[in-house]
Amino acid sequence: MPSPEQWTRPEPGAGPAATAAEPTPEQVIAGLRATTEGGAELTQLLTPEGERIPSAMFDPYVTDVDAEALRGLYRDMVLVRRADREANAMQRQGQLGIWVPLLGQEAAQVGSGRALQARDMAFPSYREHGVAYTRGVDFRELLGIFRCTDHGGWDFQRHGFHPYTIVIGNQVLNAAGYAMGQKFEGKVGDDDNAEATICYFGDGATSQGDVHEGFVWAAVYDAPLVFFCQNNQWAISEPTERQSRLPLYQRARGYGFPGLRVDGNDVLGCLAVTRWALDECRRGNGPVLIEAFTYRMDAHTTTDDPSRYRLSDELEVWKHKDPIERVRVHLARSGGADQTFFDDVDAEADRFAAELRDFCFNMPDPPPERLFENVYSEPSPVLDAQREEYLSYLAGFGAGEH
Ligand SMILES: Cc1ncc(C[n+]2csc(CCOP(=O)(O)OP(=O)(O)O)c2C)c(N)n1
Ligand SMILES: [Mg+2]
Repeated sequence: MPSPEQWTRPEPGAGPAATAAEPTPEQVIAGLRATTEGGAELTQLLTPEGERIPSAMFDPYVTDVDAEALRGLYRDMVLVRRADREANAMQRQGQLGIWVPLLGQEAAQVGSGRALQARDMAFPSYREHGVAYTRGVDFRELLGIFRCTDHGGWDFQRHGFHPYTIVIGNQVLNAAGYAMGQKFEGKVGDDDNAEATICYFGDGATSQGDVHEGFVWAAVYDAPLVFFCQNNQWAISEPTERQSRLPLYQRARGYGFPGLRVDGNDVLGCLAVTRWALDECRRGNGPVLIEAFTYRMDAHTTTDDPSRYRLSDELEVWKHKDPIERVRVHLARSGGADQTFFDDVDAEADRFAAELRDFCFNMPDPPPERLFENVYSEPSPVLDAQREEYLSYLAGFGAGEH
């Protein structure tokens, strides 16, 4: 059976390369399979059964992850999941305009987020609540965005975490420019202060021109940029296999930088692979593409109904690969945590959710003029005029009627 590897990279002497215009039916099928299954080249340090798999290449990047550190990663994922579920419920109760669930992607986000250092910069799309958490962004700030009372006003430089981007793929260009700046300013090299950038986007975004352009710019400038693609198998209702004939990580080769696929439900694997990739970038060997192979276990957003386009047995299969459960099993079996620890984390998650709930229900509506704040750094007469016009329009309704 020809593999997609043969399809794109024929062995010397193996005859003419099959081109995209003339693959055999077997090659097309092999290519499609490779986009939907993990594939042989999946890096995995912790199996769904909680078994630790040694890796000569990536173990050196997680030597510090002892039982205590693993308990920390477990706690991160439980808190993030609990907050996500609470926000989802609050949308259903009319407290949020919309919510974008991350259920199932906790390991990809916590593992990669915890790999970053304070001076690194992250560019998210709109689902990266777990990364936001690892960067110290208060979850309450995220709720403001989805309640439509806030534009996402955290100090992105202090947190090393840019504002959310809804326009698919656009943040890849921003990240490429930022990473080129790091390169131009001499922040890449062997010294301990070297920096890198990480950019998050989905499988669907890889079909977007901005992502292609970002790949090209980062490659030709050797920018210290980790492209972190969370392949959650779906772009709303469009499955990955309808968007690519190749596993996504293999696209990196066409741009001239390394690409690899990690089990996105394996927090240890995501941590190790992202640390490795950031290290490569800091030393001037960037960019790198990481495809985190995961699954969106909930709807695209609270406005979406996935039962319209996918079979529920798919979800059942992925439930067995749950990112949190495998760490729990590993900790329990290896003696790294006892029941008291798990109970304590659950209780902490409940308290965290209750706080979020309390905050959200009591969140004051911002004054209407808030809309005009933080648009430009300098005063703008045009904006001032718009503000005056809008406020006098509202005043025309009389007190309490708007
Ligand atoms: C430029 C652009 N086109 C279309 C959309 C509508 N849209 C919102 S999310 C989405 C799918 C994105 O899928 P993916 O990149 O896989 O990310 P995921 O939502 O799965 O995390 C689309 C097409 C958009 N926001 N921006
Ligand atoms: Mg997707």
